[in-house]
Amino acid sequence: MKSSENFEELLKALGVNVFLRKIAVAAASKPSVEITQQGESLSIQTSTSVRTTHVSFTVGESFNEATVDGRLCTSFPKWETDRKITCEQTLQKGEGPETSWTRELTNDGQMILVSSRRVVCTRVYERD
Ligand code: R12
Repeated sequence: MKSSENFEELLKALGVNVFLRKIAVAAASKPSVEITQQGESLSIQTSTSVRTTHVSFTVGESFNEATVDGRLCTSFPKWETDRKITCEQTLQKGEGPETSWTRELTNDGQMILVSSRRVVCTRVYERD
């Protein structure tokens, strides 16, 4: 990861307490992300020292995942352009701020992850 903006602000907007926020921000500053794609199917594994998540999905089909604060949600990924996927998330239980993410490959080989609703968190990745 090359840069990250507003990650702590996003967690705060989701109601994560200051103790967990500090741990999450420290861990999420050195993530390792492995993405594989076969046609419309993607697999994304995001590893940190305190949490590792793995999602597999097909663009255009809903799948289960967790929001960044760990609540189960149903996600619907779609192509916004041929280099950008937008994914709306709907909580499976309870109420909370709406969340979504986009992942975009730029022409110079970076990947931009944006997590948002009220707060927009932008994280830029480069290939290892
Ligand atoms: C917990 C809460 C949180 C976390 C834990 C317990 C930590 C979350 C982390 C998220 C990292 C996200 C990344 C995203 C990306 C690395 C470390 C462990 C927030 O109860 O760049 O794709 C609330």
